[in-house]
Amino acid sequence: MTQFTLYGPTISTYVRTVRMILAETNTPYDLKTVNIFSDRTPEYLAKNPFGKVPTLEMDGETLYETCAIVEYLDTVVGNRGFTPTGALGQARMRQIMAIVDSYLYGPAIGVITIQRLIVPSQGGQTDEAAVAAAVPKAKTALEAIEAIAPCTPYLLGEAITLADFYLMPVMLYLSKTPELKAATGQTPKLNDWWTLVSDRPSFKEVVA
Ligand SMILES: N[C@@H](CCC(=O)N[C@@H](CS)C(=O)NCC(=O)O)C(=O)O
Repeated sequence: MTQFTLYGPTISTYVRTVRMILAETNTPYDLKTVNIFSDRTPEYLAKNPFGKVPTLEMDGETLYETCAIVEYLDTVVGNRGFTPTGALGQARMRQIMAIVDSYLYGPAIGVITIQRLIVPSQGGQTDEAAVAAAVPKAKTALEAIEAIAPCTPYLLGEAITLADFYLMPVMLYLSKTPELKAATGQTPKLNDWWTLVSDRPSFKEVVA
């Protein structure tokens, strides 16, 4: 049986995305933490030259970039159960994952979450101007997802997909900030979706 080792801290949104798939499929794995608040070790950089998390190891292979990891896991342990069957559904799934990567993660996590939650927890002061500038960017990304996701009740229909697993951890951090209200004021479908998925057992397990 394949032995999986996942590298990354439990607080990382992308690590949480991968761990949800492992939890949903009851796949055993070792979790090895990586300190993302200090320089990466040469050992970790040898696995992932960009120093980002997560990285997955299995059968002597190393895989990084969350989009590649989740599609691989969906195939080898998920029986493609987290990917829509139709061509357009598959394209929508990847489109939402790309929107999260390219347009939502930066403002929602890189700025709003860091400035509102991490900086004050380390004794620093929130950069209010940076937060104010990030809110419309996060709002645009969430409204773009709202426009293409039916949310019936999962983003792309009756079955949960990799797109849901991508967005959920980002929504959780955003929901802990006052900026959630402004960012999601025009996304009623996403708000109902969030109420549903935030209660999912695998999600609660990985964010505990
Ligand atoms: N493109 C990467 C992005 C991963 C990423 O940005 N991970 C964050 C944590 S959620 C990270 O490694 N942050 C530490 C850093 O940027 O130094 C992926 O898809 O895996």
